[in-house]
Amino acid sequence: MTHQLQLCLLFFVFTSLTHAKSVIEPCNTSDSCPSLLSYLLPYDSKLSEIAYRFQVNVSDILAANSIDPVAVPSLANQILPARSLVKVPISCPCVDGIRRSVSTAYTVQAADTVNSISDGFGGLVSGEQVGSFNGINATNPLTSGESLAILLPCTCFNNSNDRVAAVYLSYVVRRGESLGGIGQTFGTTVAELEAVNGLGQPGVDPGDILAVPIPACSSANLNWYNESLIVPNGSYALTAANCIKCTCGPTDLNLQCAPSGIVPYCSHLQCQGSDLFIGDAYVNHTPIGCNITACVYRGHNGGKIFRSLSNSSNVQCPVNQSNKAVPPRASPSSNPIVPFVILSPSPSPSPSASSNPTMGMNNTNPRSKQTSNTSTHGSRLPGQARLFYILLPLELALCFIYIS
Ligand SMILES: *[C@@H]1O[C@H](CO)[C@@H](O)[C@H](O)[C@H]1NC(C)=O
Ligand SMILES: *[C@@H]1O[C@H](CO)[C@@H](O)[C@H](O)[C@H]1NC(C)=O
Ligand SMILES: *[C@@H]1O[C@H](CO)[C@@H](O)[C@H](O)[C@H]1NC(C)=O
Ligand SMILES: *[C@@H]1O[C@H](CO)[C@@H](O)[C@H](O)[C@H]1NC(C)=O
Ligand SMILES: *[C@@H]1O[C@H](CO)[C@@H](O)[C@H](O)[C@H]1NC(C)=O
Ligand SMILES: *[C@@H]1O[C@H](CO)[C@@H](O)[C@H](O)[C@H]1NC(C)=O
Ligand SMILES: *[C@@H]1O[C@H](CO)[C@@H](O)[C@H](O)[C@H]1NC(C)=O
Ligand SMILES: *[C@@H]1O[C@H](CO)[C@@H](O)[C@H](O)[C@H]1NC(C)=O
Ligand SMILES: *[C@@H]1O[C@H](CO)[C@@H](O)[C@H](O)[C@H]1NC(C)=O
Ligand SMILES: *[C@@H]1O[C@H](CO)[C@@H](O)[C@H](O)[C@H]1NC(C)=O
Ligand SMILES: CC(=O)N[C@H]1CO[C@H](CO)[C@@H](O)[C@@H]1O
Repeated sequence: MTHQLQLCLLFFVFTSLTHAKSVIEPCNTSDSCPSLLSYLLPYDSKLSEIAYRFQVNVSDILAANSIDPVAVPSLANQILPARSLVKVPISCPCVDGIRRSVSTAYTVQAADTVNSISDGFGGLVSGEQVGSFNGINATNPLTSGESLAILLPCTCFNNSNDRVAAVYLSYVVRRGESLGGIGQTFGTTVAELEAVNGLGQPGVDPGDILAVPIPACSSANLNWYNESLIVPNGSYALTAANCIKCTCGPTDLNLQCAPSGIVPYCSHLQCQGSDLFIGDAYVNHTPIGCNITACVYRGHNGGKIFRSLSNSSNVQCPVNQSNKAVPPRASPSSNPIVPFVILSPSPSPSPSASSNPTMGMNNTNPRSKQTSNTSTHGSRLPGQARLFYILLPLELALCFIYIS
């Protein structure tokens, strides 16, 4: 019975991956570039387990999925349910003339098959590839404890798409999915997916790996000192020794940087000659609109954070957020982004009250008050992940029908 079930599952995995297509990007530099993997959790997993599997930091996974680190304590031990879709940020180097991830080491477990290993990586690598790359065959089978090299697909395409900054996500097509549906999930079109992936015909098959362009915010035009950041829409990046959090989206593709609130002591957060901290702004209403004086982040170097006041006069004023519009108050930047994956409610009774961050300043900074508000938001808002809970249960059901 269980044997039959296994066979059935293997059949699904096998048929779906035999003819898998994926886009290959030629390259000729030694530079690595930022890229994303779309990882459909095969089973319930702790964030730390996901980080270990892909050899990335938990904090980078949080950032890529826009999970507020202040909101949930002991994040590394948070368990994400099977079938959640998690974005895993990786660095994508140029290896032998094509873009692909540096090999990830995987230690073979007792019951592993090449296909179960492929499953463990959410289909980002096929069983066939695991086998052929590591010389696994009938005379040289997997042995428990053996270390395998796993290569994962990634692309960068110069981190641009139609001259807009972009980060590319490697996405494994699932049974029943169409280009249109995938495009809708990630805010892109069928035509764009076809063009990026060089698809002759609009069809995709389960197991195909698509490069999905995610628009991104870039610091390229912000005149930062010695620093550049590219942050995909719907995520944030921590910089300046984690003192600064720069967010991209959801309303526009302008990087919004503000103190992160996760490091106890950060200096150089206040703009000289003002009582504004990075990310804050005065808004003066004028007859023709608003004059805005903002304290903006300008990069960092050698433990020092650069920032400066910037003046702009806008015809359109930022929407008044609360009852009072007394400056200084938050710039429109403070909109929380919907996290991409949902974490279970925090086990600790009163997280926002106890984990109130201190940033080496008194409480006049509106940012420090906001931190606790965004955090309550962060853990509650529904993400898009639920859309993805449907397909595998369906396959499993088919398996059970087949057996009985
Ligand atoms: C590197 O690749 C780009 C595009 O793929 C090409 O335009 C350029 O000439 C190449 N440079 C070298 C040195 O091969
Ligand atoms: C993870 O974080 C540590 C320290 O914060 C850093 O030294 C290391 O380079 C990071 N690793 C990756 C893969 O980003
Ligand atoms: C199996 O792979 C090994 C090397 O990994 C090779 O020497 C051997 O010839 C292969 N056997 C078969 C049957 O392909
Ligand atoms: C990559 O982008 C940079 C700046 O965005 C541009 O200068 C360069 O020409 C681009 N390279 C290619 C090969 O498109
Ligand atoms: C930028 O970095 C270079 C060395 O990498 C250094 O000489 C220069 O002073 C830095 N500039 C600033 C503004 O920090
Ligand atoms: C950024 O993501 C949000 C959803 O999080 C979406 O509404 C918005 O259209 C996206 N922006 C761009 C430029 O794709
Ligand atoms: C707003 O800024 C413009 C120039 O940017 C300046 O001429 C004007 O006096 C300012 N108005 C107020 C009310 O500060
Ligand atoms: C911005 O405007 C303020 C007054 O509103 C002025 O004191 C300051 O010098 C201006 N800064 C720049 C960089 O123009
Ligand atoms: C925002 O508040 C200011 C001051 O209270 C007021 O003058 C302005 O009309 C308000 N703007 C909007 C769009 O409500
Ligand atoms: C907070 O800091 C401001 C300026 O940095 C100062 O004027 C004010 O007295 C301080 N308030 C408290 C309660 O320390
Ligand atoms: C809009 C909002 O939720 N405001 C709340 C922010 O947090 C403070 C206390 O932390 C509340 O008093 C506000 O109502």
